[in-house]
Amino acid sequence: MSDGTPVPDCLFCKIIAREIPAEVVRETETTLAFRDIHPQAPTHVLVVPKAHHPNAAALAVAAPDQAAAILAEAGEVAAQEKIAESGYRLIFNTGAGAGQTVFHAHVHVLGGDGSLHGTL
Ligand code: DGP
Repeated sequence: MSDGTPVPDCLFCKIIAREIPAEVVRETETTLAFRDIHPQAPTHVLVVPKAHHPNAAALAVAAPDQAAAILAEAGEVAAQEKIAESGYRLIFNTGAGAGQTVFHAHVHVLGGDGSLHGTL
């Protein structure tokens, strides 16, 4: 089980430590929300736990309170970005085969575009 310890070569641990700049939109004691560098929608924000866990499923096992916290923060981001009413998508890429490229748990908050309706 992951223990939440920061990982020196983890990109998101470096953003959390402010070693790499990011456009932060919200911060709590345990979470950070910042804009994705390659936005896939008019609003595209990543919400991460400050503790390092490799993906959202591992986070939920090791620290369920923080898994709940990133979901609650995703909702706060949606409200702050004014996409809550029109609707938004939450995406957890889990594993390289599903497109996960940064192995620090995160949820994508995507919205602001009616064309976001998908097949799922
Ligand atoms: P995923 O593919 O689910 O692992 O998403 C990782 C996201 O991280 C991807 O959409 C692009 C984003 N990203 C990669 N490098 C950086 C960076 O240096 N800064 C920011 N803000 N986002 C990044």
